[in-house]
Amino acid sequence: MVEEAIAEHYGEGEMRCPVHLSIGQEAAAVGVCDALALTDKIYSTHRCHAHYLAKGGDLNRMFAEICGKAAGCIGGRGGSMHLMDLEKGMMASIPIVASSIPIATGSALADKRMRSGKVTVAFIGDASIEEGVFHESANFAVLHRLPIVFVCENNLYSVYTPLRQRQPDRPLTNVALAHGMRAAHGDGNNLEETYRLMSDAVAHARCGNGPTFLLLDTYRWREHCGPNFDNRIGYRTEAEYLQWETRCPIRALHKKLGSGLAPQREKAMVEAITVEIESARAFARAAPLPEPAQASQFVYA
Ligand SMILES: Cc1ncc(C[n+]2csc(CCOP(=O)(O)OP(=O)(O)O)c2C)c(N)n1
Ligand SMILES: [Mg+2]
Repeated sequence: MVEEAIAEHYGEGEMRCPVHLSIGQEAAAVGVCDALALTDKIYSTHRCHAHYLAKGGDLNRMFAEICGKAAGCIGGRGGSMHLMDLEKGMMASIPIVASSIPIATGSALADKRMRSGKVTVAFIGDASIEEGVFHESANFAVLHRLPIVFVCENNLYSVYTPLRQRQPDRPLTNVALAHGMRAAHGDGNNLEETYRLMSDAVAHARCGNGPTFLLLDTYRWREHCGPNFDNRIGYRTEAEYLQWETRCPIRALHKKLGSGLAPQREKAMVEAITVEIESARAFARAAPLPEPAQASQFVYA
């Protein structure tokens, strides 16, 4: 619902940054983050909205950040692709593909040395596996038995290039196994399955047994970047999209809950969330822009 509001209002020109929506990928974010403690840490990518919200990130500060306002979660300096909320363990989001992986790995090393008992998650897309730094970090994490879970949301595309053209002959779990890393694979659109696989990986990491590569199958519904649907431009077919639409993670959960979710309760939840979103949008609109004089603050060089 948050991202549907972003898509609906994007054209109004107040959100002046690229947005990579996770609509269709909700269960992966929620199933993974629900298996974590508040003190555990996550690192995310350009597609970070769902991760931020699932880890408990503040909605007012999210909308303010996307609108470039001083009240944003990083002071309006980053926008949609840089959401973080340290109090909630949402450590950073970095849109340079795979660049959060060594940072997350270093964070897990620090936690191991300090015996903090914390687990770190590196959320990555399927394209991250194709960067050298993934392999260096995977090797390091295995050798040092680090408390980290590499959660790979495989949505079958890197922008417009399908996985079947990039990695035609091997399941992605083989790449982790080749590094001696424990690997698991599941339906990322199935909330319970995701939660179960993630809970196993977290227990494994917390007991000092080292990393897991968790591959979750999913699909982004809208264009790679932006608010629209783009099945017509040719890199994927409408039939493929429609097939994945039948695997909507929210509808699947809804069906599973059946009469367990009373219609009145659902209606009340939808209304409350709508109010929360509208109030966050109003907060962001009313918030001041950052002071230009502070533009060079926090800049290293
Ligand atoms: C190092 C680097 N190369 C290229 C890009 C441009 N780029 C942004 S997102 C993206 C694709 C990422 O695909 P994936 O990791 O599968 O994540 P998804 O967008 O599918 O969630 C690319 C190539 C980038 N941001 N960083
Ligand atoms: Mg992808």
